[in-house]
Order: sequence, then structure tokens, then C-alpha cells
Amino acid sequence: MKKLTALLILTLSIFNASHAQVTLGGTTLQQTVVASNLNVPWDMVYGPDGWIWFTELSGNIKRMNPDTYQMQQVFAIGDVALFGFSVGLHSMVMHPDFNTNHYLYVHYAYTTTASKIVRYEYDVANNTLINPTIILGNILAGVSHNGSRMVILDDKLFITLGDTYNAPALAQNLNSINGKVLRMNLDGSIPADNPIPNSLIWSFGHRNPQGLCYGNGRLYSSEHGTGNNDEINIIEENRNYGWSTVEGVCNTAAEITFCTANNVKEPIWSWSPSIAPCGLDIYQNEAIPEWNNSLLLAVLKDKKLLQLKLNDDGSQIVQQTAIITNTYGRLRDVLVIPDGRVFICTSNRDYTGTPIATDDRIIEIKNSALGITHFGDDTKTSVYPVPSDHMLFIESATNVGFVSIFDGNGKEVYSGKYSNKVDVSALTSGMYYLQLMDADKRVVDKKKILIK
Ligand SMILES: [Ca+2]
Ligand SMILES: [Ca+2]
Ligand SMILES: [Ca+2]
Repeated sequence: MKKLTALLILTLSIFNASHAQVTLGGTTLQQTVVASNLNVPWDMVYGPDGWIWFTELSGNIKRMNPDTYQMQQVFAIGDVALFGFSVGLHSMVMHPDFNTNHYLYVHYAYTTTASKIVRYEYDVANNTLINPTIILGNILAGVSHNGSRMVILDDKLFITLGDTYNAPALAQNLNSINGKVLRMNLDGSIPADNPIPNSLIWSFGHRNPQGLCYGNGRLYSSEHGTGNNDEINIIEENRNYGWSTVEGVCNTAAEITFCTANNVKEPIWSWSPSIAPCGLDIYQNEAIPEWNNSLLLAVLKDKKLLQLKLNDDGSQIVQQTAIITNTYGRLRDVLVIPDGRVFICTSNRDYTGTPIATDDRIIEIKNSALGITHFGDDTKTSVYPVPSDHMLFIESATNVGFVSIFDGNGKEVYSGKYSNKVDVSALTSGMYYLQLMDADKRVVDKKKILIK
């Protein structure tokens, strides 16, 4: 019966899917609404388990299987404070060793004046979150401008925090962690090699950065300006990004004086009037060749997805192209997954949006020429026999460090260091997902497997 229900849901979702297409260069992009009736999905992340995890403003944490679009509510955080201009649960990031320790981090407001970063543990057996641990509490919050996005790099957690709206001067105040990008150890402690001793501050002079991603050896961030001067910045250690004295580039007499005196780092791109730039991800994939080495930016006010083509070393934006405009409403986040598909989410149920009945939504964008297979390059990995009995043989052209097997519900049923044969005799018959990861546990390939 469970299988029948799943099949029925899958069939219905295919019937409901509406495809729209847009052409760029030689590529046709197919857009499909793959999730509806959400409530301000805020941050989407690709989990090491192969699922797309996301937060909703009100406190929900959900995950969606990107191959079947099956949706699961994992948890609802009880103490999220919802107030002001869409303040609530914001960013999320998974621990690099999520598949073994099951840690993930969330940032949210818990009173009208305070936010915190909490580490949860994913209880795989019960598909829920347990053991909340406050990593950083008592972060000053305001009615808006609370950030946030998080990225983990080399076992350090970076988070963007805004100036809390009513206190722009905090951005230049090095005794405050607001209006900053912070860098911390994964337990919340201050790294010994941070630029300011005993301080979490990595960079300062930020207004409200709501996009952060890593690529080309650089941390890229989007930042909301006032009515003008939205920015894309490359975040560097101990640099001043100008706010609240400088907006955008250093181009007025007062700004030039301040910028010279304070070694201000100018944005690599800015928009006037403002467009409200939000979620940011980097596209480094041949699946959509025209997008390779581009930033993708979800835009709220101007209701579009922007491709920001980078130069070879990623130090500059050389061209911007709007992909989708006024089609789905406000866009809060964008996510690139390893097979080159892109997911965007709407933010039409926030304080200023105009929702349609099925909002909010997640939309998949993919190269239509790549067909319906979601499993990367089928020539890269071969698995035999089909179906497998007690031993699964894996041959991959990719450098594989670790192997996991997930059941149809996304539950990990096997994990281990890569070997070209895996004993699967303990698994009951059915469809599973084989996931191959590199030495850093990044997913390099996935395949559906059948066990007899
Ligand atoms: Ca994200
Ligand atoms: Ca700036
Ligand atoms: Ca300026």
C-alpha cells in the first residue's frame, strides 16, 4: 500500500508538472515546478545524503528528493520568533561529515531582539532532529537586516550578519558582531588564526548580506543596499566593506576619503536602483555550458534569476543575464546540485510578496537535452550485476573515496570507504540509490540500483 501511495503521488506530481522553456545559446532550459504550497522557503542546501534540505521562515526544516521530488517534513523548530520584515528561521548548513555525525546548523531569531546559531543532530532512524546545541547565542536581532547565509570551509563556519536595520553604525563597530561576516570553529569557538584576536569577525562594514557561496578559491556574497547600490562582494579576511559610510563603489568625495583611510574593499558589481539580491550559488558544471563559471543570483524585488558570468579566475563579473523575470515572483534562494541542475525557491508569502494559491514553490531548471535522467554521466560508473544479489560490483572512472547506499526513503543503509565490491546481502530486495563520494565526501556520482 505504501508503494502504491508513493506511485500515486509520483504520478500526480508528474500530471501537475508544468514545463516552461527558455533558450540560451545552444541550450534549452526546462523549468518545472517541483514543489508547491510552501511557506517562504528560505535556504536550500544540498545534503551529503543526496537530498535537498531547506528551511522555511516559520521554523520548518524539510527535505526533498531531487529525483522523485518526494517531500518530507523533518522537523519544526519550536522557539522561532516570527516578526518584523520576515524575520524568523534563516540559513542552514550541513557539517562536512554529516553522513557520519549527522550535524547540521541553523540560524534563527528566537526573540524579537536576539538570534542564535544552533547545531542539531539528524536522527536518521526517526527522520527528525535531536540534541540542539547552541553554537552562538544572543546575537543582536532587529526587525530586518539579520542576514543570513552560512558556508563551511576547511572546518570553519562563516555566517553573514546584517546591521539589524535600526543600527547601521554597528557595521563599523568592531565590538559588535552585527554587520559582519563571522568565522568560527564548528563548535562556535573563536579560531586562533582569526584576524582580530578573540573576535569572530572576519570582515566588516556590511549592511545586510543574504547570499554567500564559495568557488574559485573565493567567498562571494550578495548584499542588500538602500534604494541604490546593491552589491556583490568577494569576502576577504579583515577587510572593510564600507557600510554605513560607503555605498557601492567609492565614488563620492566623502567616500573616497573614507575608502583611502580604511582600505575599503569595493564590490565587484553593484545595482542602482536596488533589485534586492538574495541567495547566491556558483555554477561550475558543463551540464549547462553557457553557465559554467557563473554566479547565479536569486532576486527578490526584481523577481528574477540572474546569471553573473565570471572571468577565468573568478575575480570579476564580466556579464549579467536575466534568465527568468516576473515568472514566479520573488526569488529567495538558488541551489546548484552536483549533476548540474538548478533549483530556485519563491518568497511570495513573506511580508511584501503577492502569493498565488500554490505559493511558495520550488522550481527545477535543467538542460532539457540531458533528458529525464538525474544520475549524472551514466558512462562514468558501472554497477553490476543487475539486479544485484549478495555482492555489488562498482567500477567508476571518478576518484571515489566513500560509498553510501540509501533506500527509497532516503535512509542510509550502507556507508563505507570505497571498494569495488560491496556486500549487500543484508539488504531487502528493492530499489536503492548508490552514492559515490570523493575523499572530501563530496558527491561525485549517483546511480539507482536494484537488489534482488
Ligand atoms: Ca542555499
Ligand atoms: Ca559595500
Ligand atoms: Ca558610492
